[in-house]
Amino acid sequence: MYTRRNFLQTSLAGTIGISLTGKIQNENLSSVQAGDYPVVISTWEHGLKANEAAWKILSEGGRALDAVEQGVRVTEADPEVNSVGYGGYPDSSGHVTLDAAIMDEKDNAGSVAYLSDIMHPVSVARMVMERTPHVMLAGKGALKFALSQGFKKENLLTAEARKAWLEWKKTQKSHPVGKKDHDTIGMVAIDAAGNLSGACTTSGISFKMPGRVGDSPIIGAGLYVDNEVGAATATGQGELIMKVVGSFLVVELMRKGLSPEDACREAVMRINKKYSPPPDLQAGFIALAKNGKTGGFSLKSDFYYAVCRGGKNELIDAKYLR
Ligand code: SD4
Repeated sequence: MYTRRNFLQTSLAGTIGISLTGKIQNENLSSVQAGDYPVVISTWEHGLKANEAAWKILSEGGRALDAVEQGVRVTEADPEVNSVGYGGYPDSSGHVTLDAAIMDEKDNAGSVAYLSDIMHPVSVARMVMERTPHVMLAGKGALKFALSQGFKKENLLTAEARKAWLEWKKTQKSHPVGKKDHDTIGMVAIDAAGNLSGACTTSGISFKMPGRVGDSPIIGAGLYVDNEVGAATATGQGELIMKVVGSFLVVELMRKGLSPEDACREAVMRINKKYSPPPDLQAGFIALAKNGKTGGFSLKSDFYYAVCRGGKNELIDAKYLR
């Protein structure tokens, strides 16, 4: 849904907006057209299904925060996705542990790390945000909090994931992040009122060391939202993404006037230049600017992201560095 009011707001921002005020620059806003938002964008092929749930909320005038939460819950509950929630591959000791974060248009943020036995960590993250004075809860404390809020303990290790783990145990080779392998869902959206939110949820790198936490629940690394500028989220090897505070970096680059795609490219280039990661490692970003423009970029090929705008939901093959 697109209202005349938000069109006027963005047009006006286009004539005034400038980096001094912390807003994205004119260049980015000048081509805003009716219908540029609401829009939702999410990582990987499973983003298509997640976008559908988010779009239902956005198209009815709902809040971006509700859209991203409901969107990624679809992936969390899908046993076929072996990188998120139920059906996610376990750590090296056979335990599924989950990381998730959520952030709204008012800089409110919540996250959980190293959470086990709960189907929807993103909703626990939202409750951390809305019902506690904290931003992040981890491990046993996060589980205790989830149970206190009415979440039920469930076994998240499916027969298929257990089989994959037993196979892995035979060789114990590390599991690179890539297509059809280990793919976090990150989602950012802007609603009809022009407000941004984002969510990110994962079971982390498969067969990781017990206790390992990735970028996804770290505000600024796996997810960042600044309602004046835009939002970004990350996928891939968390150790690379965390060290450049990747999603925050992408948003800051958009603040300086870069388009979403250029901002994602610049962050990927920073990772490549600083760490020269081995060829099998992946790191990718998607971003959404305040004017509704979207983009993504990754270190290596085979990173896809899903964009839904005006009810049209499509998968985009991201440009990549090497
Ligand atoms: C992590 N970034 O835990 C996550 C994994 C991921 O695509 O995104 N895989 O490091």
